[in-house]
Formats: sequence, C-alpha cells, structure tokens
Amino acid sequence: MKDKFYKRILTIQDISCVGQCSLTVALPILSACGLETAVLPSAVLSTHTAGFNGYTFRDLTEDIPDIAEHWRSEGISFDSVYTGYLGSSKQIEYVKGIISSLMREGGISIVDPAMADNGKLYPAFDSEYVRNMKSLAFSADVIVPNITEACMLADYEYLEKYDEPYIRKLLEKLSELGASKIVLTGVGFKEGKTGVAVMEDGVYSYYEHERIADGCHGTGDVYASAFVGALLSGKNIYDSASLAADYTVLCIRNTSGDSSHWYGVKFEPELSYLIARCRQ
Ligand code: PXL
Repeated sequence: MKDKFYKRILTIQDISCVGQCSLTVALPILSACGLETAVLPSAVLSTHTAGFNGYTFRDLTEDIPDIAEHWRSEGISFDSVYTGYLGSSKQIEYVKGIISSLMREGGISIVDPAMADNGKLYPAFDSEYVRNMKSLAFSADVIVPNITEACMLADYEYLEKYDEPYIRKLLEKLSELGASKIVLTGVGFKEGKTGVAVMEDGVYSYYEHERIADGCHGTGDVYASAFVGALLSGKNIYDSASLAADYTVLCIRNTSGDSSHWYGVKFEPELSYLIARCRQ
C-alpha cells in the first residue's frame, strides 16, 4: 500500500565536507524523518565559510542542467524541493526551473534563503545574489529565514534590539511581497528566551523557547531541515516549527560548552528524539 507520508524530497544545497552544515545535516535529518531524500549539491567546499580560512570551493552550477535533464528523461519527480545555501546567482535561476518542472503538482517548495546572519551577508555573496534570492523566496510555498535574511529580502532595516511590532511589520512586508508562509527563526523578546515567529496566510503565531547563551554555527541548517522533515511527515506549519525548535535546543545544549566544537552542532545524538516526535 502507498504510504501517503513516504515522500520523495529533493534538497539543493552545498556539500561542506567538514563543518556540519547544509547537505551533511539535511540528508541525515530528512532521512530520520522518514523521507526518501535526493540531493543536488550546489557546490563542494572543503569546509563551510564561517570561521575556517582558505577553504576550497568547487562551483557545480554548470552540472545542474544535465542532472535535471537526466531526471526529466527518466520521469523522476519530487513531492517537495527544499533549498539551502546555493553556490551562485545563476544557480538560483536553474533551481527555479527545477521546481517548476520536476516538482509534482501540489508539491511543497521550501526555501531557506541561507545567505546572511547577525546583520551581515556571508562572505561568498553580494547584492546581486540577494536580488536573485528574492525572486526564489517570493515564489516558494514556505520560507525559513533568520531575521537578517528576512530584512534583506524585505529591504527592511535590521535592528539588533527589536520588539513584537517590529517583527510583525517585517512579516507583513514579506507577505506583501509574496511570501504566504514564513517561519522566522531566532526571534527573542525576553532575556534568556528566543523563538520562532510564524506567519501563515496573514495569521501570526509565536513559539518561545530557551535561549542557550553560546549559540553555535549551523543551527539554521539543523532547524530548517528538522522543520522540513516534520512538515513533510504530515505536521502543520506551527507544529513543525515548534518541533524543530525543541530539537534544535537539544542539539545546542549537547554542543554548548565544548569550545573545540565551534564550527557546528552535535545534532546526531538527538536524532532518536526527532524520529520519535515525527512519528507522534
Ligand atoms: O550554514 C549555512 C552555510 C552553508 N554552507 C556554507 C556556509 C554556510 C554558512 O556560513 O558557509 C558553505
């Protein structure tokens, strides 16, 4: 019998060989959520770009059309496409083509516009990339930005200290620009707390949780992958957003205090928690 929750998802992001981010995080997390996961690597880097020096970078943009053409000729399609860190502006165009031609009708596209944090673009990107990311993000079914990325997508002032009206206005701006479902991460209104603000077809909700002081690199990818996994295993947007937050907190708690592990999140020991929550 066909299991309606056994879905085939395509995730498009880079392989950072070392660094616990992008595909090395998405693939195990999506598999743990019970999904058949296909990958399209956007680039291969020796490490991620946030803190390592002298990393290698092999852009795979030119391989994408042939890969997509092969899938088309084999009649392969996907129930969902989830994108993360992409390698170039041109790649964003190819990704839009893949979503429109290889995702089945009624499928869900989820875009994590992974390009910035703490008010700054990641080193590999420029304003042209941001412009292209806007067109991908505003055509997706769901976006999962952090506050920095949301401000760049909405051309909205980035503030380190903010209140709820500021966050609501940011979400409204994104909705006006075409984002109908938004899961905004890293939103905290109280000392020691952070959370996720969700805007779904104009309806705002918020899930608050503990903030662990020394946050680590790669939490955005762990969060987005767990969110996508929960969503495709049949949960609604808010429940997926809160489940992913609970899982990410466990992973950060596991990692915090180990200064030698600054580059990523120890997410693997908590996969059993994620599996159990997705099955509930
Ligand atoms: O976690 C986002 C990410 C993914 N991939 C690469 C990165 C980063 C963040 O810095 O550098 C290559």
